[in-house]
Amino acid sequence: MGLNVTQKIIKDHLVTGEMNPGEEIGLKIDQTLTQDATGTMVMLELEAMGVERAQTEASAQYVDHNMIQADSRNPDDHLFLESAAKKFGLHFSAAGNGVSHPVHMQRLAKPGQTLLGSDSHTCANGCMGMLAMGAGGIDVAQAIAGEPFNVKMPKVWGIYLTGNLPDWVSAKDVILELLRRHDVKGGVGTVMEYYGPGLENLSAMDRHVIANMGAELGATGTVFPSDEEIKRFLKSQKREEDWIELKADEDAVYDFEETVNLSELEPLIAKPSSPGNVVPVTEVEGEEIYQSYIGSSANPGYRDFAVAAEIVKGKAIAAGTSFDINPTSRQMLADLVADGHVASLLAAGGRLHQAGCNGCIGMGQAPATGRNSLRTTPRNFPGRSGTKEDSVFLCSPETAAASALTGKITDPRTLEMPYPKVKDPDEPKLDFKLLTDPLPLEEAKKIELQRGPNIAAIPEMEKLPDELKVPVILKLGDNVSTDDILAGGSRVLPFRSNLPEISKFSFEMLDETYYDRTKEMEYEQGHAIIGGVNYGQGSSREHAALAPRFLGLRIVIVKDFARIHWQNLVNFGVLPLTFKNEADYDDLQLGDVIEVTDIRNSLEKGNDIPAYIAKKDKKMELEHALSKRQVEVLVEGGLINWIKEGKKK
Ligand code: MIC
Repeated sequence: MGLNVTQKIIKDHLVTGEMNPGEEIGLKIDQTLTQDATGTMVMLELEAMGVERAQTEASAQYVDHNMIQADSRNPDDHLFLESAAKKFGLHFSAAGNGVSHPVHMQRLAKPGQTLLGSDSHTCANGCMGMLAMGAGGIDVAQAIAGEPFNVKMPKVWGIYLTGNLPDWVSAKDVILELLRRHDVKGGVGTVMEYYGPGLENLSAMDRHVIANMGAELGATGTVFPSDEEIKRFLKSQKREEDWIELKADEDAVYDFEETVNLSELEPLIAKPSSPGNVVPVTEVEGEEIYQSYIGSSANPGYRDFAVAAEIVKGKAIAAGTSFDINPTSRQMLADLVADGHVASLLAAGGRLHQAGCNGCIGMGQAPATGRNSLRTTPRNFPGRSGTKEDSVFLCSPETAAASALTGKITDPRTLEMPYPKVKDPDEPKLDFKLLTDPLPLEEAKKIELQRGPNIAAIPEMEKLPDELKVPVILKLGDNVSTDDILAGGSRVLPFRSNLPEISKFSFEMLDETYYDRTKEMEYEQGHAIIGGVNYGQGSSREHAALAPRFLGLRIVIVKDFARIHWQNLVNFGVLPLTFKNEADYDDLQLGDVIEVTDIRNSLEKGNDIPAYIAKKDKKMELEHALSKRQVEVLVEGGLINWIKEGKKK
C-alpha cells in the first residue's frame, strides 16, 4: 500500500515504535526552532542537562515575542539568548528581524525534514513539505541534544482541495472554514495533510497561513506536499538546491478524508473569544470596530500586506479606527517599502510597528476595553490581546482592510473596486543578516552565558511520592487554554526566564486567589486541579505546567487534554489523569481531598488509577494514557531529574 507524505516523513525518521496511530513513536529531529518567550527556559534546560552543542542539522533561536523594552528585563533576556545561541551552536535572529515561522521558512525549512519548535505554531513550516511540530521547551531541548522526539503516532487526515479561491477570499478563509467545520478540538491526534488540484492555486505563503492554524484545531502537525511551487519559493530565496519533490503515492490512503472546494468559500470570521467560533462575515457585518490589525505568523506574506495596501490605497481609514500594521520580517518589509505598499498603508492612516509578534501575544497594540478588534492573528482567547475585557475577531487581511476603511465589520466583497490580485515577488530582496550562522565549536567553547538579574535557574523538583493526599483547589470548565493558565501580555512575558516570579500570575485569569491559596494549604503535599475537555489547548508554553508545579500542583484530572500541555505536565512531574466515568467531574468539589496510593505500581500495571475521597467515602476510577517512558519520567519528578538519574535505556 502506498504512503501519504506524512507517513513517508515519519518512516524516514522513525527511531522507536511502530506506525500504529495512538502508539508512542520516537522521531529523529533534523531542525529546531525556539523563540525568546520559550527559548530562555530551553537554554536553561540545555545548561541543566549539560548539553555542549546542538546535534541537529540546523537549530535556530529567534527573538520575536518579548520585544517591548520598558525596562531591562527583555533586553537582558535577548543578550542571554544571543550568548546561549553562540555557546550551543545555534543560528540566531535578533529582535526586529522577524517572526520565527516565516523567517525559518525563508532561510532553513527543507522538504522531507522534521522540525520541532517551542511554539505551537511551528506547524506553519509544514507548508514546505516538512513534518513540523510544536512542543514544550524541554522536548525541544532534548531534540537539540540529539534525542528523538516522543509523540503519539498521529492519524493522517487527508484534506482534498479542489477549485480556486474566489475574489476577496484568501488562505485565511480556508483554515477558518476547517475551524468552522471542526472547532478547536477537531484536529487532535492527527496530522492535517492537504492534497489535490486546489493546491495549484495556493502559493507557498498561502499554505503557510493554512498550516499555521492547524495548531488552532489541536493538530499534531500540518503537511503539504513539496511541489513546483515550493521549488519556486526556494529558488526565490536562493536555496533551490534544498528542494526535493515529495508527494503522496498514487495509492496512498488517509485515516479519514474530507474535501474543501475552494471555489465555494466566502469571507469568514472567528467571533470572540475562540478561534473555533467561526461564522460568515455577513453574519456580523456592521458591528463597529476600534481596531483593525494586520500581521503575525498567521498572515505573514508579502501578499497579505500588499493586498491590504492596495485596498486602502488613496483612501483614508475611518476616523477613530486604529489600523495596526505589524510586519513579519525585515526582508518582507524591504519589498513592501520598495513597491510603495508601506507608503499606501501609512498614507491611509496605518500605524507601522516593528517586525515581530507584537500584539499577537499581547505585547503592545492592546485594544480599548470591550471594543471590537479585528485581527489576522491566530488566536483570540479572552484577554490574550493584553486587555482583560477584550473582544477580538480573527479574519483575513481583505476583511481587516475593508473594515478599517468603514470602521465597521465589512464583507470585502461589498467594496466598490476590483479585487487587487497581488502575489509574492519572484525575486524578493534577500536579507541574509536575518539569521546569523552558528559559531565554530572552538569559538563557541569560549562563550560565557550573559545572565542578567532576571534569569533564574530552574529549581530542583522532588520525585513523585508513592502516595498523594491533595485537595482540589480549582475546578475549571471546558477548553481551558494555556492563556487562561498563564497569560501572555506585557505584564507577564518578561518573567518567562524567572519561574518564581512568573508563577505569581498562574490562573489569575480564572481565579485571582489561586496563588494565595497555594500558600495556605493545610496539606503539605500540594494540590490538585479539575477540568473539562481539551484542557490546556493553545500555546506550547511549558510555563503553564511548570509555574503551577512550582506552586505545588501534583495532579490534574480532566475529561481530556490538549497534546502539548499534557506532555508538558509529564515533563515537569505533574500526574495527568482523566475521569473513567465523566459523571465524577460533577461530583467533585473544591476542597475535596483526593487520595491516591501505590502510585508507581498502578501506573506501571495498567491504565487505571483508583482514587478515594474520604470525606464522601467515594471511590473513583481515574485513567492515564502514559507510555512506559513517561511513567519513568513522572516518577522521577520530571524530565530533568530523569535525565540526571540516567534512566534512559
Ligand atoms: C502563541 O501563539 O500562543 C505563542 C505565543 O506563540 C505560544 C508561545 C508562547 O507562549 O510563548 C505558542 O503558540 O506556543
